[in-house]
Amino acid sequence: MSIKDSELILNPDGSIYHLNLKPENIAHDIILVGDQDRVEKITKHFDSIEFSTQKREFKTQTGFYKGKRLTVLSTGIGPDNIDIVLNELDALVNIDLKTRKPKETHTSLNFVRVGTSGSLQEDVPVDAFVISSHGLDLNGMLHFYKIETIENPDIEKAFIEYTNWNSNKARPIVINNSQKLEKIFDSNQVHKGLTATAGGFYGPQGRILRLPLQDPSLNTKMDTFSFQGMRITNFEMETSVIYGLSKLLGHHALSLNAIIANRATGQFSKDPKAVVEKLIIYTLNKIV
Ligand code: R1P
Repeated sequence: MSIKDSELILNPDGSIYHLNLKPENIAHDIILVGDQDRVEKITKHFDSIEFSTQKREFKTQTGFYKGKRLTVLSTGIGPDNIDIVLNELDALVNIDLKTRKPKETHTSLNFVRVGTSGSLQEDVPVDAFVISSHGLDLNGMLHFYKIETIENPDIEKAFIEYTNWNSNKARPIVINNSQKLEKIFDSNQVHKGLTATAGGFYGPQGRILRLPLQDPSLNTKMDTFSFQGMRITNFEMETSVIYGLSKLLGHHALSLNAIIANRATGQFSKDPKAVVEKLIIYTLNKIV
């Protein structure tokens, strides 16, 4: 059965609906960033750029870095955008857009997020890098999919009990990274831990401006949570859903974040641009 026009939406030129991309426009190694201005901060290091496009917050450039074909794509902010980006990138390689049928041979992509994030631990300081061993999903988007195969029930149960998680909120899910990619990007220059992914920047990450929170002590409980030596290092808005959808769709994913704020000490990086540039160089050196 072919997928209906209303479900797999293509633009008049045959490109996929939100990303404006055709299969030939993307490499198999894809760097995901949040901010669309970060795309060129990465591709300025490329030897050549063969393709560029942008629709809304989704800016894409594909080119070569030291002979390796790479795509850099901005996701904008938040888990809802990741649903669009990962499903559409997967469709470009695993669905025949002409027949509208899944291909018989599966293609696996490599996704590396180069993001920014706030640390939850005093000893993971501003200007540090974090590799996410797991995504701790606090936003709920993944619950719309069948996720039994990608969950970590032991850590999830421990976290729910430790934080006395309110059941009006989506049940937290813990998803592993790609060990294949972790081996490539790991080093003694990076911290490692669980990355909590929220569906908002203020209340969902425990920030109070004028609105009271359902659980004002949640961040403190997250700081002190540990499971078999693992702890929650940082908070941002994309990692758990990149990990979750990648696993469900059969791709590899790893999230690297530059720490620009420390929520435990209240500090903010004096030069966030510099630490992001350092993480970009680190990532490009490892990817080739
Ligand atoms: C919030 O300011 C945004 O910054 C972080 C969060 O995850 C969220 O997307 O990441 P990026 O800098 O990669 O967008």
